[in-house]
Amino acid sequence: MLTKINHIGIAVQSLDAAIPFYRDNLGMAFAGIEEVPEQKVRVAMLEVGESKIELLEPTSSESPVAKFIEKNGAGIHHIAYEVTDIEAAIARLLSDGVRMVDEKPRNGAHGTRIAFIHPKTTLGVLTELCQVGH
Ligand code: CMX
Repeated sequence: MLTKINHIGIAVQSLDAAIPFYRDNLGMAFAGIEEVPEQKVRVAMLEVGESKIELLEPTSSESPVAKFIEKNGAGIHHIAYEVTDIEAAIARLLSDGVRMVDEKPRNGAHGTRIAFIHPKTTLGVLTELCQVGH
């Protein structure tokens, strides 16, 4: 069902403050910033080899990322796994009794469709399914 890790999401208070560390100190390739209004976040993608880090800045105090930072501070927020057929993956998890945050895909950054599995089902790790393209 899963093909690879697509990215690791890291919650930050400010993209402007966080990007220089990843881009300049760690030397990762900066792949741009995008706002995802549906998730109330601005995201910056940084690449290292085949792997990606997604920095997440909340755009509203109602954002799930704002709530996460308020409770935990900045840090690792989620792991996103790539799937080729997100509807089929959601259907399979639901039929196995897995608790989904999203029972239908939402729009993610960079033209992806995403769905979250609830962290209560995944031993405390917020887990994202991510389909590249439509
Ligand atoms: N990782 C692990 N646990 C998390 C978590 C995270 N990122 N976010 C919340 N939780 C836990 C909380 O600690 C809390 O646990 P306790 O009950 O033990 O205290 C529980 O989940 C409920 O958290 P909450 O703060 O009360 O928040 P909500 O129930 O309102 O929402 C969740 C939790 C997971 C449903 C919500 O954060 C969500 O919908 N997340 C998915 C969407 C998202 O995060 N979008 C931003 C990224 C978008 C992108 O990548 O493009």
